Amino acid sequence: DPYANDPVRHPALKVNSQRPFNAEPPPELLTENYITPNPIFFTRNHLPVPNVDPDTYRLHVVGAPGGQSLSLSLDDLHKFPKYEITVTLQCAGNRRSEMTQVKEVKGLEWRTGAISTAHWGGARLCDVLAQAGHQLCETEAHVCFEGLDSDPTGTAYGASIPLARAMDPEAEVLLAYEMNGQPLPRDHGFPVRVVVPGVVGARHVKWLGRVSVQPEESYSHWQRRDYKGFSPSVDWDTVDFDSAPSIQELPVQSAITEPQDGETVESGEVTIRGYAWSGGGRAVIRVDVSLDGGLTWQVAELDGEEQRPRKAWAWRLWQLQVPVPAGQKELNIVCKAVDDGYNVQPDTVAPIWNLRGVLSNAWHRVHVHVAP
Ligand code: MTE
Ligand code: MO
Repeated sequence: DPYANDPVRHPALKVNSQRPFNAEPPPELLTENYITPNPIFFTRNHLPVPNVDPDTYRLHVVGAPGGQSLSLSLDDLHKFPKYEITVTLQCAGNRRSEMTQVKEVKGLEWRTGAISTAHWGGARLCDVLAQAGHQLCETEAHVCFEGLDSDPTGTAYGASIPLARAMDPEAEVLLAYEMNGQPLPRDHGFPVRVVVPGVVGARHVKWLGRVSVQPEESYSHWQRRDYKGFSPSVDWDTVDFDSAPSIQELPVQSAITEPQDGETVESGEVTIRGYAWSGGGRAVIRVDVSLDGGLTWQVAELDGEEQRPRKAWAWRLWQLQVPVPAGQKELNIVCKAVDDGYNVQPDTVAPIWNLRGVLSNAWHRVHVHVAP
């Protein structure tokens, strides 16, 4: 059993699949803390968790022509200047289960928890690439990452990002060896993973083994044959994966974590909580909440840390305390966020439905009963 060596997981996680392990924290725990505690950070593995010996670990960085290839130990990586940033990581499949309700899709049934936030520490990718002789002259090039996890044929997990993002110090791409002040947990990429702020989870390659710069995107299945969006009209007979770009930055997102769908709330006053985030460093500027299915709206209070312009890598948590009118039997709670490009979430799922169930960011709707 290739999974026999997988780590022990926190019992509070809602498991979507055991082998490979995929799990999300329950909504009420997800927004209890601005920084998600490591044991309940959502986990998305495609393969068994590799057992990496930190003493013999080496990160291979293929050098530029005229430069030098690097074989970096963990100690070597620690010698680069250390950077620390708070970054929210979201899977492209977050909230896929709502797409399934429209029409069947292929993928794990993530609810609202395939998203979490951590304070990451590590070396900057641009510093490591510079040491290997790479420069930003090859403007159309891509930085390819390979994990140390592999399938029975020996194929490793892989993904890529444009070299322009990798070399941009303002993009703050990290080779992270710390998560919330601890060495990375095994499920999250021990000993080194990529953290690409503002970019879909699939590019944050865990158990990083190899970095190379190529004229084209990674040839990995997960770069070329997955993690792409399509029209609702495209099905598995007609899909042409080469026709769509790989997902990099993600669209604006928000969800309600309290109360939960089907719950009964006390009359008098209700507190509504949730998260909001946008890709590409775009800040969340507002979250609107409705109790009547979207007829009337109130503006929620944004908690969590202030976001830096163009570098809003982490989510905002939000809340709204509202009176529940007497005699009200039920509430149709809805939330929607706005980012600093004034991008908004679509109101319904059907027009953004796609066969892989990615990019699910319609208004989040929760129906609750009010106690008599
Ligand atoms: N890296 C490797 N090596 N193997 C993987 O299966 N999954 C990717 C990404 N990096 C994956 C990987 C996907 S799709 C996501 S959403 C994130 O890791 C999840 O990171 P997490 O498990 O730390 O939450
Ligand atoms: Mo993902």
